[in-house]
Amino acid sequence: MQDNLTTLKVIVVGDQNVGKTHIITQFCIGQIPSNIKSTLGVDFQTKVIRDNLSGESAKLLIYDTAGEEKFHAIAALHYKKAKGCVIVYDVTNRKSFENVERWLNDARNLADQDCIIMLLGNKCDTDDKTLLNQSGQGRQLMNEREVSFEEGASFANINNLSFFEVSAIQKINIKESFGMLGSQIIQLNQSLLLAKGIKGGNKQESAKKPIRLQRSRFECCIQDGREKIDEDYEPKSRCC
Ligand SMILES: Nc1nc2c(ncn2[C@@H]2O[C@H](COP(=O)(O)OP(=O)(O)O)[C@@H](O)[C@H]2O)c(=O)[nH]1
Ligand SMILES: [Mg+2]
Repeated sequence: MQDNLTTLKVIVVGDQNVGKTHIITQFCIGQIPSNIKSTLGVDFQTKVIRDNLSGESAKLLIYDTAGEEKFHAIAALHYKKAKGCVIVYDVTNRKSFENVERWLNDARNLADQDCIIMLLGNKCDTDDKTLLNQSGQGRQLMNEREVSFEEGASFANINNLSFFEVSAIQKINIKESFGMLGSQIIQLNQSLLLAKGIKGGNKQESAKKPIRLQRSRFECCIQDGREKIDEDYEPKSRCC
């Protein structure tokens, strides 16, 4: 099904134990990883997303790390051809937030210039889903929070990154964040193809157009031909 889809590589980096594997697995298959997967690590998982604005679908190949992040020595090859880079820290671990700067430097130095970088603060667990998109007050973490929402947002703002607090375990903002990143990548990819004259249109005209990213709603997901229905997910970002 949909074999001719564009594939877009997204890498997920950040300190060990911030929840990268949990986030990827939650987004791609709608559940947290089994023990075996979590321990061994996997190369990548896939997810088809659709950008509602352009109507384009694409397959995201989301690359995990297999423990090498422990030594902060992710090979440059990992970043090669990545269209998106997700930097994750743990809101209950200040050190992991302090290290975001190093991960960002790596991404900026090693990834292609058109790679879109997003920052996620994971483990923002709560027992009140009505408070999720508010400023962070009233959240109840399983561990004590060491990084405030404002600190994460301010770092992201200064460095011009999209930012979400998420909880992989409680499925908070996982689809929203990756959906938005996916839409941004699809739109940028289209603009670049147009600029190169590959995707129809007048080459000279399109080459003059500035590349402009737009936020949009997105739809997901067809995971390797399996259709999933997520009942607790609200319909503005419909899951197919
Ligand atoms: N409380 C909480 N724990 C989480 C969450 N996501 C992951 N974890 C825990 O964090 C630990 C590390 O997760 P893992 O995905 O292996 O992290 P990685 O090393 O970055 O890939 C595991 O014990 C998970 O159960 C979350 O959203 N909330
Ligand atoms: Mg892992």
